Amino acid sequence: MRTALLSILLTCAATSVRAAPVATTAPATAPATAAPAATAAAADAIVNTFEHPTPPTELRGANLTVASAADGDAAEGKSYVQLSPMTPDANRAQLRLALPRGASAAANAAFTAAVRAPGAKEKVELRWYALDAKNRPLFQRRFDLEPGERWVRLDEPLRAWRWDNARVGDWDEVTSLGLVIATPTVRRVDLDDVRFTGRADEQRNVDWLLALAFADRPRKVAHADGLLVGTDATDGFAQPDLDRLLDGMRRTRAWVRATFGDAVRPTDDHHAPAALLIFAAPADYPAFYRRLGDAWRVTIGAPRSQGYTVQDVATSTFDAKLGPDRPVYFHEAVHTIVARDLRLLAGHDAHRAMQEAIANYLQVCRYPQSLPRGAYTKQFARPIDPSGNGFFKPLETLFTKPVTVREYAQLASLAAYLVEENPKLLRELARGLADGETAGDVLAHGGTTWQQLEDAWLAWGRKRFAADADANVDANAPAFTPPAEFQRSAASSPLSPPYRLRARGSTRSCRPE
Ligand SMILES: [Ca+2]
Repeated sequence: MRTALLSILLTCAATSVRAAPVATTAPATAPATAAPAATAAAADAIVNTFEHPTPPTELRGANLTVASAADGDAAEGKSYVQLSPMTPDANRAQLRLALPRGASAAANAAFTAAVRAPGAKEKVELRWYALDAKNRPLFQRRFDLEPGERWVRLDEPLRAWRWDNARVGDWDEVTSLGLVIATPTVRRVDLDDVRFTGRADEQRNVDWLLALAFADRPRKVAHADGLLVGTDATDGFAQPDLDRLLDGMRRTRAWVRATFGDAVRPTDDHHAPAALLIFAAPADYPAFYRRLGDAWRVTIGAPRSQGYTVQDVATSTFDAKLGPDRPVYFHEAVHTIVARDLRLLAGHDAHRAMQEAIANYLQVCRYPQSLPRGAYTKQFARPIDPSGNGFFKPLETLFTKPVTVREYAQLASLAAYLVEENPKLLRELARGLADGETAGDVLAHGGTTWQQLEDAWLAWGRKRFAADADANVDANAPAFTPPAEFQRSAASSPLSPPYRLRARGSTRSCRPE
């Protein structure tokens, strides 16, 4: 469905740019500053009230006709538009509605529109997409419209719009909206008064997320600088424990921004923090994702590991035996920073290798016992089995097959190699993957082959670790030299005993969190 939307809307845009040179001189949709109630409207970003003709570059249907109506029955003003699907098929009738030039949703809290489905017999499912300048969906929101002649006012908080499955964007990059009629055989949908309303408020979004996570149970929270740590395990965490977790997120962000150059494209118009939530009761952990899925109107798979990150919301549970300073908390929080700053999704297969490379590398830097050095000494001494059955896999397969925990140690070492020896390629990979390229594309652009990268990484690893045996280096010594942001850090408490990246000889006993 998403692909269909992309192709159709993209086609529309390309056509309209060529076919409608009058766009720049045609009367534009009323800008926010021209709205009558200046004070109230100052915070609104008006997309379209349909009171004036909209140039076809800014209002374009695919498989539906758009007719302006002024029959005395508008939801706002005198006019609205009637959308009539030209096909009975679901998801084919689509509308693309541009934001007026210079308008932005970034400062607003919610999306509103007046809609109705006259003559419909059943509810009509509408899917709204927030599209960037290249017509790529960044956010989406599903809405069920009851049939009837009366206008219904949609009022959808932007925090409840879910991200695209394969791309991370920001609200200030949204330049148009897509409306897809997802129900088959709909005769007509009417639309009026589309706008973004209310002032964005991070604290309100924090309160919403914490209430969704912990209901009215007592909770402890650390919230600063667009970062949030919250837990209802109030006996397990002292405030300094939460502050330390927040500090780990802050250090991660500082390192990401210092390391990734032009691949750093912070999404700072979400008005919601990157969040780490830690549940006291194991049952509340999957239950939270059911509630979050309800709020987003999607189904979210239940977490199957000790840590889980969806978009920029990381979660885990508290275990009194393991205490408040666990690698899994840090690891999952890294995923949220990488999602928001590098635009890589922990849940998207094409992004996972880079997400896990970064998260596991930083985890080993901050919690060296997660992966003792001796594991690398042993594995780098071995040749790589081209069939992929060895501990280290051919590098290409790490980026072309679904990543499992068995690859975490190798990915961490690849990140370490790139950080130390080829930061340019590290940045290019992060940016290219975020923009939808494959890792193979990125290597090809730079004139590198997988074999060359693998050879260089192997040579680095052998030089780095092979001499350990001769030099009597402790097999439990740290594998990597931590970046400056993680030296002298607060990660001084002992490691939780069951925690190991899969690494040492008896790998079956190693359970990553
Ligand atoms: Ca109107």
